Amino acid sequence: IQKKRISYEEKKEKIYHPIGKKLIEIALKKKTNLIFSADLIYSKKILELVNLIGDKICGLKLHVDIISDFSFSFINFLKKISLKKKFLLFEDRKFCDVGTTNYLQLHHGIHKISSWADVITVHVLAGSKSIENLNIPSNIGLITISEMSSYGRLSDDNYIRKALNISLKNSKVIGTVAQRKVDNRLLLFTPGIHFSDSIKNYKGNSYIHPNQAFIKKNCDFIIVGKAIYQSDNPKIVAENYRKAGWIAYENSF
Ligand code: 5IU
Repeated sequence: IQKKRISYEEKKEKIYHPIGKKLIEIALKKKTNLIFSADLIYSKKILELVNLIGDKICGLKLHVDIISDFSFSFINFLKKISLKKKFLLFEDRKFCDVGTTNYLQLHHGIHKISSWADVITVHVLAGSKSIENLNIPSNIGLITISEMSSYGRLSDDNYIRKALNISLKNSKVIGTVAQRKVDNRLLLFTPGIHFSDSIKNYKGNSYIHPNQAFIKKNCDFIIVGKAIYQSDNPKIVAENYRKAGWIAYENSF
């Protein structure tokens, strides 16, 4: 396994999936590796924030099932903004069932995730086959969850090694969430990001500074939620995370 830090340009050559390539292109063009996690329950609030900080992010991560007033007009607005401001839509659904159920949850129900998401998250707890026959269009990439950021997570080294292997062997997978360096053929996404030391452990989630994510773990993309949406000035704070993430990337070689 090759774990030496490589640049976004080099990584783009190693990632064959078009969505993985696209995400890297956006990052390079907008000089941002920041993905905003909009864990908010009203669509208006999400749209307001996205209008405010869309220029600073390469991805918007949603939990679509927490949005109380979910509608396809919301999705259409979001899609339009994402095309205009150039960022990808991530649905953090964390599919975790057997393949046939994952399939139904991906394509059906009220959210019809496969009709709008660019990237979706999946667990591989149910084994490699559970993410193999989902009939995912070529314009959707998968992110596997190999190792979460939470305290007391149950994944041990053996589980993580197997999850990473499944990720490498599945051509729909663009990357993974893990708290360690991973193979350079995968993009590494890091949630649990905060500037403040005093929030290291918050309600069972653990947080690190962007510097640690890039320099110690060779992360490619940081995912930031409450640090931005709970702040008094999301625009300035988002810019601070964008800048910190970008500088941390540049300093990680
Ligand atoms: N998230 C984590 N840790 C993980 C995974 C996902 O925090 O290991 I996989 C999600 C949860 C939340 C977002 O939607 O990332 C982080 O938001 P905050 O920055 O507000 O903690």
